[in-house]
Amino acid sequence: SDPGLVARARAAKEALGDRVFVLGHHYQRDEVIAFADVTGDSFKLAKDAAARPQAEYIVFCGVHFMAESADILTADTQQVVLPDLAAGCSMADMATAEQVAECWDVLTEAGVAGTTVPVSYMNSSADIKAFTGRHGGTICTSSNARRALDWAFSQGEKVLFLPDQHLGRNTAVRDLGMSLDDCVVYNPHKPGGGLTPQQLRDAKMILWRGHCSVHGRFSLDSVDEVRARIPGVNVLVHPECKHEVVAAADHVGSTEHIIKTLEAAPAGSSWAVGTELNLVRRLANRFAEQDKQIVFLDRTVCFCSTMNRIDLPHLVWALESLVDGRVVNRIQVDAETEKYAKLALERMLALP
Ligand code: CIZ
Ligand code: SF4
Repeated sequence: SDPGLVARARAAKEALGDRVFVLGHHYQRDEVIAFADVTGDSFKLAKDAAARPQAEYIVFCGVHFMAESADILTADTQQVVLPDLAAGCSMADMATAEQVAECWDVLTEAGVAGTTVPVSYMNSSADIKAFTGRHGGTICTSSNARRALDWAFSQGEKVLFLPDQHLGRNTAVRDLGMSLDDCVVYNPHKPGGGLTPQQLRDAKMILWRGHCSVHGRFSLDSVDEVRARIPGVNVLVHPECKHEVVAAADHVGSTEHIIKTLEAAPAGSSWAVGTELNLVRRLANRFAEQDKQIVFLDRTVCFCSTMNRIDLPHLVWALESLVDGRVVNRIQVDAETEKYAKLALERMLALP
């Protein structure tokens, strides 16, 4: 990257000292990760920020819902900055507050709302987290989705899982032993979600029709192709991938789990990894010298385009503005939304 920008980023960070804490999500570009004080998945980063109350400014290098979660979990005195406001998440955008309220009306009319517990993936807007908190539900991450579902089924008969249908289905089938027939998909673009009241009454898992535009693109063909190309390869994928891809893989887990699995892998082993490309490339470089071969599962899949919006120029602009005393692109969740979103997040923290 541009040496002038690297020097400016370094100077701005030095000028701010402990007043700024830069968080870098695993899917961020190398040029951004170079300036991160800590890296992690969205939940780890929010907790790391909360553990640094002396940091007045949290510069979140990730996407919008992550910056919202950091604002919810940090002290009110800490201001969260997203270096580019266009860094959204297509999955989070697939469930709006209006659509989810309408869905709850549909469940109410079918007579099942009273026995349904919402479980929302971390990858959702603060509004959806607040809906979840208001209706007795919990948040989950890809690391604790199983525990979240076990808890939810101890509270009610059905789960409304938002917004990633794949994580919901994979967890229900792989971890809870449900059948695919126990799951129905609620389509917010169709009247009644495209489901009959009877289908809603029969289902155990009501999956929101959302998906990740990166992980959802890996296919069964890509698994077959890499197995043919690299004999003995271990296929390791994220649970946001389609069920058929997860079923064909050797290992499935969150980004943190993927990193730990590769750290523990023996020298000489080969891995095809189905998650975001920035992370896979970084891991491939990191482990190359230990003689671990790491390839991207599907050469036709690209970076997460919204993650990639955060680049060095945007980071430099955000940091230099803070040096000048201007807080740009602040992400601030309103008090009412924060209260209920926090309730849902606290239920997750209290999961057995
Ligand atoms: O797919 C994503 O965006 C993930 C895994 C986010 C997260 O929770 O860190
Ligand atoms: Fe959203 Fe998928 Fe990008 Fe994650 S990788 S920010 S879920 S679009």
